[in-house]
Amino acid sequence: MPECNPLGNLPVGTSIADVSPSGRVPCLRDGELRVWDSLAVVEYLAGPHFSAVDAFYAPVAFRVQTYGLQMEPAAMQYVSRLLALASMRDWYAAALQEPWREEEHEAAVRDILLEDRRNT
Ligand SMILES: N[C@@H](CCC(=O)N[C@@H](CS)C(=O)NCC(=O)O)C(=O)O
Repeated sequence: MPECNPLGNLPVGTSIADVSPSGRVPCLRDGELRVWDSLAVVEYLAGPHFSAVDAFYAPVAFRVQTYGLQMEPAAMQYVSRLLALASMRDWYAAALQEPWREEEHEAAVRDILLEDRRNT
């Protein structure tokens, strides 16, 4: 399972260059492997049932779900297909377990958030 490590969680004194061969982010680490360009990361994560394009639209599908957006039928079918994928459901469940918080953002949404589905 690839590891997600926001820069704020790195030990004090760690630079991006210590974790990413390019010295930039994103950098995906899967065991000893480092994939350090966003397009390469997407291609690495893509598979027969989940294309690189799907990877780019995956966060959009979650926003359509979260905000109850309506689009034309073909677009809604695509969103439904993405949201029904086991990998997407797993990702959503993992996001609800996410303990990381960015206090500035938390403060900005505190009064407008209708429902907080997070478990932690
Ligand atoms: N072509 C790279 C560009 C990566 C890139 O420029 N990342 C920026 C953040 S968006 C970065 O790491 N900047 C830190 C720096 O240059 O020190 C990709 O698409 O992954």
